[in-house]
Amino acid sequence: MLFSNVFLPTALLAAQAAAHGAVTSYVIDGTRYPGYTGFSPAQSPPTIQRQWPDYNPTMSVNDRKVMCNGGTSAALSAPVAAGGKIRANWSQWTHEQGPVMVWMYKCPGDFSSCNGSGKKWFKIDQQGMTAPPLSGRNWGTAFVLKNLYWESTVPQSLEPGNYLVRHELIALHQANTPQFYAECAQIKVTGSGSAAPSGNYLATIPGYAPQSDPGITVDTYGSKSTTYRCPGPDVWTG
Ligand SMILES: *[C@@H]1O[C@H](CO)[C@@H](O)[C@H](O)[C@H]1NC(C)=O
Ligand SMILES: *[C@@H]1O[C@H](CO)[C@@H](O)[C@H](O)[C@H]1NC(C)=O
Ligand SMILES: [Cu+2]
Repeated sequence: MLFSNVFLPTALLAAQAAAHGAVTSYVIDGTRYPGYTGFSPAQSPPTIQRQWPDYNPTMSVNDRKVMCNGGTSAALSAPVAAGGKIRANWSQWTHEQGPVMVWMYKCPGDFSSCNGSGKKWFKIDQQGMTAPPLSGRNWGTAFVLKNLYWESTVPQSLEPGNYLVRHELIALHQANTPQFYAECAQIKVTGSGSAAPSGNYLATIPGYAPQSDPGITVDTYGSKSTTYRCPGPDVWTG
């Protein structure tokens, strides 16, 4: 839920923070990696996850915070073989209308200088609505609410290198008021792949779609639509 912050007592603000969520750990090629579990700067040990300041949603696809929930750096990275699995884990999640989208970005060099700029982001996985109605529970985020994880496969043919992986949930429970929740981790893809996405598979973040895109600005209770298309490019499978 998003409320206006004006007039709300502190206890309610705390409840509001508790009602959202963020990726708090990962399982990558079978190894568990902690993420941030408190708000940064937290007393967390070094992680593979780019630190994020709070559970609050980003309200615009054009806000730079939408990239990695404001996170810009992390001390560690995790190896993953092309074709391997990445599981993101949320310690809490409360919304069940909206898509899950998993993106990657190839860093031009070191993680420390990798800022996510340019039209280089691509999707490796997504799930929007699998069956109507829009107001129902047949959504990627409903799976996350129930299971508190999302697992994706790194495309088998993807060329090795330093990548960011970005897990994005869009909460669509408020009419025409989308909420974006995205966190990033640093992964080192290994293997002998030589493929890279190009053209229509690539997007910039922020701004991977217009805010007015029907996959972003939608009234999931009022709309009579029986279909939903995830915003942004198609998934690249290699
Ligand atoms: C996610 O992480 C939390 C906190 O570390 C843990 O309690 C929970 O079991 C994990 N859930 C999954 C689905 O791995
Ligand atoms: C991001 O990194 C690229 C390449 O390292 C650099 O050219 C660019 O100026 C940086 N952009 C920002 C906004 O920091
Ligand atoms: Cu929320």
